[in-house]
Amino acid sequence: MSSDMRQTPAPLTDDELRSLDAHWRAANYLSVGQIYLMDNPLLTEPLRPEHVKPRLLGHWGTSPGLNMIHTHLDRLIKNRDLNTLCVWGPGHGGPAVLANSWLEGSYSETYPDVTRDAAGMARLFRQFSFPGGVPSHVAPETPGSIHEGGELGYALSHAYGAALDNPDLLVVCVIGDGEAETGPLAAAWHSTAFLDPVGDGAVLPILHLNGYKIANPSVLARLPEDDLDALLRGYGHDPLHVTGDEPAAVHRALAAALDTAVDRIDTVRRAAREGGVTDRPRWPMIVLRTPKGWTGPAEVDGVPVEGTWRSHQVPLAAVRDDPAHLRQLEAWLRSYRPEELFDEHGVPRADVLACIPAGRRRLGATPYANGGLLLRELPLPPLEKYAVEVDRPGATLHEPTRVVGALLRDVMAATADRRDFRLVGPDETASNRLDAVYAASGKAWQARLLPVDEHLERHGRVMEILSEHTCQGWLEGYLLTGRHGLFSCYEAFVHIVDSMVNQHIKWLRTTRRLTWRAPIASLNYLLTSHVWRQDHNGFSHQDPGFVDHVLNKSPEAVRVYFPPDANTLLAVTDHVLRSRDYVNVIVAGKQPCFDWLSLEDATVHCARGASVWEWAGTENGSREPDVVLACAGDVPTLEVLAAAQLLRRHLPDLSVRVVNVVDIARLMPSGEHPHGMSDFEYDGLFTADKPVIFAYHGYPWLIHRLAYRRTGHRHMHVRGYKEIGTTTTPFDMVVANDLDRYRLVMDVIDRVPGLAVRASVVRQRMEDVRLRHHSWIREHGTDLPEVVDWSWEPTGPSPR
Ligand SMILES: Cc1ncc(C[n+]2csc(CCOP(=O)(O)OP(=O)(O)O)c2C)c(N)n1
Ligand SMILES: [Mg+2]
Repeated sequence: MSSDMRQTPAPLTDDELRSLDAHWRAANYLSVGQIYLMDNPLLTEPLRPEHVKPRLLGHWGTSPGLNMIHTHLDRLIKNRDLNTLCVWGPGHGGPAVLANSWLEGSYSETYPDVTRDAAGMARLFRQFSFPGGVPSHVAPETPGSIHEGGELGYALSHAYGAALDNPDLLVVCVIGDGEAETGPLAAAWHSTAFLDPVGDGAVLPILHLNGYKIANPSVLARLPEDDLDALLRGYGHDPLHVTGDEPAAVHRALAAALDTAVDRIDTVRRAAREGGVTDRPRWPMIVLRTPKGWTGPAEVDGVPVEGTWRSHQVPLAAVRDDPAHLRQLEAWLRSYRPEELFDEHGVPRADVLACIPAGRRRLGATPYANGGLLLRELPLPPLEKYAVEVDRPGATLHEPTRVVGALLRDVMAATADRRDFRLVGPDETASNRLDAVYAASGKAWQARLLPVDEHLERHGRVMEILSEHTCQGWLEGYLLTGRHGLFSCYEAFVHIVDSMVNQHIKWLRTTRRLTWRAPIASLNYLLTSHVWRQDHNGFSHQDPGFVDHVLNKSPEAVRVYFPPDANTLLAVTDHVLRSRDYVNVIVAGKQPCFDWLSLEDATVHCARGASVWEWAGTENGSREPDVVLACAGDVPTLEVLAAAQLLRRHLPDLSVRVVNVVDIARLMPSGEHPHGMSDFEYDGLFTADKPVIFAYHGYPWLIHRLAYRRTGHRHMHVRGYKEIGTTTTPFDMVVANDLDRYRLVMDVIDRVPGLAVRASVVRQRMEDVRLRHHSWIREHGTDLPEVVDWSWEPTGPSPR
């Protein structure tokens, strides 16, 4: 047993110790009960095989440690009346968190049929990992949770996200020693360089060194304690070490360590808030070393289990068939002395409940874990102020992200006092041309400042760390606790969080079905520096596949937008910032881009999601179009408009329709996605039998995938990114991928019946320009003059 304490908090009294231990034993009993029992919950009769579940599922190994921590958090919160949220990294320890929620009563308040008595205990046990029951992890269904812990790695970034701008909140974060080996968790330690002791809450990490993962020792548990201590100090912590396997001693040491930690947090806060100290604080944390599977079977079938990796899941696996295992399980359950913990009706005794705080202070009842309850409407200014003037399409150029940057700046400014909006990104806010926001808020930074630094600020709400995982985790934690935000990222590198966004979408899908969970603000991505304009970086930075990934996920929670110009980006951004319970992905360029639509037209177009741009086509209304040129994305839109102009010039009799798609899910059948079009609508827009040449921002297969069931699908020809990338001119990128205007014209000639012969000279000319392009760029290092100087020649009715 070792513990490092500068101030010595009052030791536990014997009564407190007894009652804390009773609570811990009760939670352990309830955890084992959930894993094994479907009947005889209080062991009022000898345990028989039919009392045991036929399929034994769940994770015991981590549970006694989590129960120990929960018990002591209860004491701490109650004694000090703390506002606390706990993130349980080893979320596979669902039985422990459920047991504690049931003990504190928050479970029965959320699920009234699971009462805090014998009948409710029987339900609690039976439903766990049982068909029609509850998941084995700390899932969205679990009261008090913002973190599933199923996919390990995100606990600490979630905890920091929750703490940001919640100055009175203590976020405790339990980290498994296995989870601590993951990249995302390792990066999240750096959050101490960003957490503001004045405007933010505190995070108290508890690194739970139970020594093992599923089948291996953990790296950190086998480090000499001095090395581990030095590592954690390097991350900005002042670790308190609690080590032991004798319950009473651990109770005493953990209670003291938690008291000390909170005292030190108070000291840090007072220094910063009252004393004006701006030095980066050293935050306390706890390293808790207790055995994995503590208090479980010491040995099973002659091999050690308690204190080893073998306790990770279900230590006694053959209870229904092997009488020895059954006896061992009964002895294990009775070792907690349930008759001392629960009365004859199964109600926990007063001693067991003595440590539990009241009302919303309980970990399972904190509103911070049901963030929608705390959510306020974001004060979004009217868009007119930011809109670019568009008298006619294509007459001016703007950088769309720079235009939206001004909007974000004013959202930042409007939330300066309420502090419920953050912008996160991996070092790219300025590169993505959103730097206008710095006028309203600098970048959060607590580490050393040098004269060369710009826009760094102790209380900043722009968050920049070169860890997409940490950005994502911070934002998720922030949103799940009832705030708003936006993640701006290079399009190619957002793939780094593919797996994290999966988990968040799963979370949203599940919470949408839980009536007690209030909707939260959507997770919004602004993906820019996209595939077509990687002028500095080339192939490594070219990947438009994130949208393919998210469109595999629950359609009810996923939205993807391709605004083609500045005003549509404004309209889409406004829309997503107002939305709830979605993951919204916006893909938009930062390079100068033609302004096609006025704000009014952009707003209408975005509401439609996809529409005919009458002013761009040559339909005269008296006959059906001969071909549809469709586009999604800013660069494809430019190429389609340039192709439409070429067709107008070279094939004036051709009836061309131009369709722009902003909301890509509009292509899906209405039965598959809430934004999907009916077949009537789709056939009207794209025709059932005319060639559709679709120029798409990303991988062409996505469009086929979304539209494959449409009547006219076999007439659809999609151009997009074919994984051909390099550092070259912007136009060469589209030529290399066959998305350029000349190729699109050739596609039209190839597919519209009768044109192949009639327009073979035009086709030849198009091919000639492509060849000329090839040699021109190699000689001049820049695009052809007719491409660089291209402009839209107005025709027909202007929009509106
Ligand atoms: C990213 C990820 N990889 C692998 C797993 C599979 N897995 C589940 S639990 C576990 C071991 C976790 O060990 P630790 O974090 O030490 O938790 P504890 O010992 O408290 O159970 C692993 C590898 C996972 N859940 N997530
Ligand atoms: Mg472990």
